[in-house]
Amino acid sequence: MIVRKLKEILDTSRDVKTPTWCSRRLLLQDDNMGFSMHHTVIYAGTKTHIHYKNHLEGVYCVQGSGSVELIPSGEVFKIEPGTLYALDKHDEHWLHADDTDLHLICTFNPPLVGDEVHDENGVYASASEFKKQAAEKATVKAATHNAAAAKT
Ligand code: 9YT
Repeated sequence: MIVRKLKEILDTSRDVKTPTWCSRRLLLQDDNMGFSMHHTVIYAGTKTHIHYKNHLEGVYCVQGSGSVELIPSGEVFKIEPGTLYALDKHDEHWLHADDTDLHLICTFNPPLVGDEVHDENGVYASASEFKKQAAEKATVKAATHNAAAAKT
């Protein structure tokens, strides 16, 4: 059994921060649940472009209020505590937070792997692509480190 407390993951690699939201990743792929689960806070007064082409997401609002605006139809759904929305068709949208922070419990299928953030199109990379990108970043970091060490 896994027991994990929010306070244990704050300011760790499971606490992913962007200009418009932070996502506390309570369950990730390596927890082997088949889905990931996050406590996400969308900052007051912001809007975020989202298009999960590689994932399905279920979102349950527990605090604050906001709206989902579908692209391209412009259809708007009000989000408040007790509202669930599920992006069962990989629906592209804007997520708006009203004038207080919006607290959401989010589940992803397939699960997120780590510290994914949206690309320029609002997409999270697939798990295999994300792992490939992480390996490439690690190689560049090691090469930079080795080059710096060689100079000293
Ligand atoms: C609702 C939503 O998708 N917000 C963006 C962050 C995402 N939920 C996450 O990574 O936790």
